Amino acid sequence: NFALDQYNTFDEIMAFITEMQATHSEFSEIFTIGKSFEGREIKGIKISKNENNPAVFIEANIHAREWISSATAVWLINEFLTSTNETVREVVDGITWYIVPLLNADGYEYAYNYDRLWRKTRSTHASLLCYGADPNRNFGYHWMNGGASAVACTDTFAGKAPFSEPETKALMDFYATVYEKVKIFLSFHSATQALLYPWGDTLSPTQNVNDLRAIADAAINALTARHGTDYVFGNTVEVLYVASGTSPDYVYGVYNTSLAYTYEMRHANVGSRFVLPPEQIIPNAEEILESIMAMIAKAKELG
Ligand code: 0X9
Ligand code: ZN
Ligand code: ZN
Repeated sequence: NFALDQYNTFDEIMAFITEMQATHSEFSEIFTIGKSFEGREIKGIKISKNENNPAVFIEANIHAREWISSATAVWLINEFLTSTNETVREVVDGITWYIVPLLNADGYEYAYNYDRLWRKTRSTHASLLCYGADPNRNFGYHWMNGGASAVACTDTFAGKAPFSEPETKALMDFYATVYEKVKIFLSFHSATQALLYPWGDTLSPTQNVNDLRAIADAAINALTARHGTDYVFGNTVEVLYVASGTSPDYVYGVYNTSLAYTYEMRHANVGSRFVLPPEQIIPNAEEILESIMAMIAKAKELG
């Protein structure tokens, strides 16, 4: 049974967004981007009061074990559909939202039922011995350009080819149909409490690095103001490590979606950093919402 303050199964999450959409159908629709390797239908929701609005695209839980990312995406969907808060209503009136709350359906179910720290997809087309590829190394821009592995049994295996994984392919096929409207692309991960911007494979700055920094600064100030959570921000290589073939680099590099960020959400303080206690789902989601609203405000101000 579904609850916003718990970690739900893939089916429960898909059923929840379908049901929520049905009760708010005047400004939302469910879309299906395609099927996972094991055949699960990956759905998303579009929330839009005006087709001329600029859009924000959110992709969550591409890494199987990062459950807080989908829990937060689902909480945001519920908030956007139901909130009476003035500031939230403004971003719903003025922004078209595309939210894919749980991209790595198979990996998530595998983590949920068998191996809590599973990261990759669950495909079997690359190796007889080892399952899956790292979907966030599988996007077709500067693929295998560092911080990714050609060895199928490693956790950062980039896949046998760009977009070998049906999940990343489906996401970007859908993105190709909406990118013209998208001003901000957000990839939800955990767990280093960081807001990262491109590139993932080089320290050399993008042409809009000053905007990326100013917007990240505003976004993190608002995040920390909510519950005091410490975050850092910066270029992915500078803050974290080299990672190529990621989704933010793809949308930036191929579609010129120049405000492309990775949110690395809260980590647990005991045990694995990915196993965030459910008590923190709502506070995490609240600070992320504040952060995104500040991000939008700053992006608008900078034009
Ligand atoms: O390694 C990753 O894919 C991400 N970190 S995680 O611990 N969640 O696995 C970081 C990817 C950041 N990439 C870009 N923003 N380009
Ligand atoms: Zn590159
Ligand atoms: Zn991740």
